[in-house]
Amino acid sequence: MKTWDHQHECMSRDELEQLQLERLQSTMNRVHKNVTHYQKRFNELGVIPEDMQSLSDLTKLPFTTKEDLRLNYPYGMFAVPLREVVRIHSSSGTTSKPIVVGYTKNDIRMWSNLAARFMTAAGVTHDDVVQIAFHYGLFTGAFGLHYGAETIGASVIPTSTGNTEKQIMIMQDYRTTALVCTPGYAIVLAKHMERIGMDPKGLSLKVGLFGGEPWSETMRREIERRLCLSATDNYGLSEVIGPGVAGECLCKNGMHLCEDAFIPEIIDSETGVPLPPGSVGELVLTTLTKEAFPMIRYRTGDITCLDYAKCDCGRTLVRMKKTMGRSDNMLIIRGVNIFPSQIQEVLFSMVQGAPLYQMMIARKGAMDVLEVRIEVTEEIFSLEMQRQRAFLEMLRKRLRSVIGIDVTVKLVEPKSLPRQDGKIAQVIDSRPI
Ligand code: DLL
Repeated sequence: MKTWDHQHECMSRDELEQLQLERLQSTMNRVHKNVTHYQKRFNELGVIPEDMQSLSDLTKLPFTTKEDLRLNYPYGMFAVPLREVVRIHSSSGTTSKPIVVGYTKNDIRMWSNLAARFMTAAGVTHDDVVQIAFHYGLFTGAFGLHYGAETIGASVIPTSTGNTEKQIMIMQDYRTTALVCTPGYAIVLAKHMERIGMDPKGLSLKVGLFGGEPWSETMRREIERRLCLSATDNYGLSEVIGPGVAGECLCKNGMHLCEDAFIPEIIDSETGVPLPPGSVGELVLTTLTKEAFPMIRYRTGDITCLDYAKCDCGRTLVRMKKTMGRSDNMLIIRGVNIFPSQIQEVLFSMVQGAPLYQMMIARKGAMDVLEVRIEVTEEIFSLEMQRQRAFLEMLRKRLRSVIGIDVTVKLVEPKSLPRQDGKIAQVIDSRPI
């Protein structure tokens, strides 16, 4: 096994917890001294930094939410003066102002090392040629992996997003060995290669690092088969640092979460109560090393679970399972909790070529109804009428057995689902509240 930071990736639990406690105490001091929001919240609850005597004292602290960040827009949550900040990123806000995050020089160094860590775990070395097809801008994805790859000593090609033909030309001519993008874009690239009759076996691709959005195991298999590379998942969020919070090793059985830099908790998203190890719930993260933008018990909204079992790779850091949805987009249909990812998993396993789809939820009388609209793919289109009907019926039954409620499945014309900025909203919920 090749590690980037053997000491921190392979610590014993005792050593790790001691380090976490020391770092938590210093983070508490920092935010108590420098961030009015935290000062106020700690005062309201009557906690002082000295109360952090053991890791279990963390639960005495208040959660931080997206709403808190919005209320403190733009710089209210910064724990250092702007002159110490060397970089600002922000995450796209769909409904209101974006969230603004800052990094000191040390933060950038630490972030680069965290990215280098999961990239090394995924198989990237200084011999690689890494093509970064994430958008360079306020989004943390591109810069996070860019700095990670440079820290490893790999050669970085910052292609950014778009222009699929040019991406493929560069991939071929510059002999890209590692591809960085969203899993969705990996499929777009694969489809385009197929369309132009290019065999990916002729490329030099070896490793794919995909993240920034949820994807399934079926999608992994699809990408690996179509692009002839080893595909790994990595997770992060702007509020906490960007990519580099967690990433898969070559065992591909959960993402090692960098516990020396972040303390993870799993809580019941309804009650806020911390759940025992192994439970499924909302991931909450506390940063331990960040200077400019420390976060105390940040509610990520991501539903997952943590696996403390030993990993075959030898790393001792806990593994975070693929996210199962967000606490805020978990759908409750006829009383049943449904994650859009469950539906995606079925569609991707039964319809070849990553179909484009939308879930429509409406209320008819007192009854919630769910319809899944799928843009017809070439594969479905080429079936005769009767087989097409039988296929839809099979899909409907499979969805029913996975999510536990009846679903209507409907085929629609290619490109007919409404798009915004090129994206199709996964869920349209028109039920009255
Ligand atoms: O997406 C950071 C990132 C970029 C991570 C590139 C990995 C690679 P945000 O734009 O702030 O930051 O979005 C964060 O995206 O709370 C999750 O809901 C989702 N997300 C990110 N990575 C994954 C993943 C970046 N691997 C939000 N699987 C997070 C599932 C993911 N969801």
